[in-house]
Amino acid sequence: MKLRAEDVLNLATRVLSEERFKHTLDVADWAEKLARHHGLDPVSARCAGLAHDLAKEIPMQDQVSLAHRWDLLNYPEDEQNPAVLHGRLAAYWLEHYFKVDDAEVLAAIASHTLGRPGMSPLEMLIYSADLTEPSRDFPEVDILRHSLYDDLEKGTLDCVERTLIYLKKRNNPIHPLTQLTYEDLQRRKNIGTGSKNA
Ligand code: DGI
Ligand code: FE
Ligand code: FE
Repeated sequence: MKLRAEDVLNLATRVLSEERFKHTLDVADWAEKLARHHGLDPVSARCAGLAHDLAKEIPMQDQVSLAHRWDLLNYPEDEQNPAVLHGRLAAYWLEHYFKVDDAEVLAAIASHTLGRPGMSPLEMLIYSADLTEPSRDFPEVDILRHSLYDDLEKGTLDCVERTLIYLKKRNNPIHPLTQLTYEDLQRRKNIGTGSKNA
């Protein structure tokens, strides 16, 4: 079954706090706008935006238990920092309990926190829209929004780079997928330029 925006919205109103629900709507609106601009499917972007944080407010210990039960722990770092699990949990939940089979949308939900090497345009869009939705107000956010508008892949690279800088500044461990995503996007940017990093 394809995810319908109306159904996800309904689910989101029931499982999310008011604040998280507002963030969800902001991500959905911004993702839809970026999708139209870049010629991607606006309905998929809206649905993925609406669904991306559905599991965010499950108590952390329960997130870890569910991730064990559903075999979603891929790295030791996942359990060391379970705040990175909620995308995968939401995607699994929608696939197995709501019979959603829209692989592109499920992947975008699953990878929205850490990214992954080889992200599709929709995955890049949700990863980046989450970081740059209209309520985010860190100093470089406007530069990132413009960069995303200009070029989705370069804009996403800039978003991952900003996340790396932010994590390092706070002495937070870098998840291996964040690092791999960064390296993959850099390699993609360099293809055709003759750079040794391509
Ligand atoms: O769910 P949101 O708050 O809207 O945003 P998100 O899904 O990007 O989750 C943000 C959380 O993920 C935040 O607690 C920082 C964390 N995070 C993302 N990448 C990494 C990371 N934390 C660590 N330690 N390392 C990462 O690479
Ligand atoms: Fe999230
Ligand atoms: Fe989010």
